[in-house]
Amino acid sequence: MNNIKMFRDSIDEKLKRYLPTVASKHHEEVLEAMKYSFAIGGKRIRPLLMYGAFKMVDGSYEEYHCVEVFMACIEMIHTYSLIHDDLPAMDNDDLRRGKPTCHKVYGEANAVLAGDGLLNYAYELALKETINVGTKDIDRSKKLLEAMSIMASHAGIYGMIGGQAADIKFENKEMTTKNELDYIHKNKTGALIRVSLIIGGILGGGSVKQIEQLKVIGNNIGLSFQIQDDLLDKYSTKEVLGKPIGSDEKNNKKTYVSFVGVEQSKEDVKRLLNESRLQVEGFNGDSTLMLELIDFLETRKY
Ligand code: GRG
Repeated sequence: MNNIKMFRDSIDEKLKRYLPTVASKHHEEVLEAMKYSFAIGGKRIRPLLMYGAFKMVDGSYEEYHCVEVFMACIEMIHTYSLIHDDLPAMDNDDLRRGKPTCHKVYGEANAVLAGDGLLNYAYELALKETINVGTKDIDRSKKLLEAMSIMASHAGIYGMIGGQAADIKFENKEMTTKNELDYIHKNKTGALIRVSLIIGGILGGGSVKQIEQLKVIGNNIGLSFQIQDDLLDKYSTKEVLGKPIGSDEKNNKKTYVSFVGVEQSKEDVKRLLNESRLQVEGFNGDSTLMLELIDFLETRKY
């Protein structure tokens, strides 16, 4: 567990260095809002999962810089999604990561722009890295393009945005089947988690079979993460979570827990993470970080 904290602290420092710097006093406030939401904390789970997958496929030292860039990109995309999710037009939340939400500090218009700014800057960074590698290393350039394309599809309408759209749709319409809920989870929460593992595998030079396996592990971890989120929303505390609990009930949301019950939900988290452990152990690279991450995820308290 200490290892995870150590890794997170060192990654945190590195990721912050990728944030854009001020080039004009006219955009200063939006840039500050971007930095505020990015730097106020967060578990950095997605970059850590990406790095864990990179190590599992035996990614080399030479390839490390590329994966670090994408670790920053995925955290920027994740942070943008949280800023927009907290807006009055969506969940209208006042607290995130234990601090006032972006729009509470900088106003709604700046929060919209800060989210847009982070999303765009993520692709700017990834593209710059690809152009930098260019024709010097065609194989690596191809991997970077593939990673970028797959990051875009998972963050977009066929991924996180699609899931968020469905989530909003069911706020005004009774959800009747668990299939509808599964679609939301697989996309809204699952897509960025799954793609973090896939990108780590691609940039580390994993085989097609290994990437397929990482996708399965990503799906399992993503679903377990969402089930836990539902449990935490019901049973954790505002102090531990850094945001108010009970929002699902307040918003009349059907959750995994309301479909299958508390005990079954807890068992499913255990089963999904145990399955993930077995799959991770089948890799020939260094699986230590991924296994520690799975342990860490399992011990999130509710
Ligand atoms: C607005 C396009 C758009 C998408 C929003 C991610 C998301 C989609 C909404 C967040 C709502 C939510 C609470 C989802 C459940 C799972 C989740 C993504 C929790 C937050 O992620 P953590 O726990 O957060 O990794 P930290 O702060 O640790 O980074």
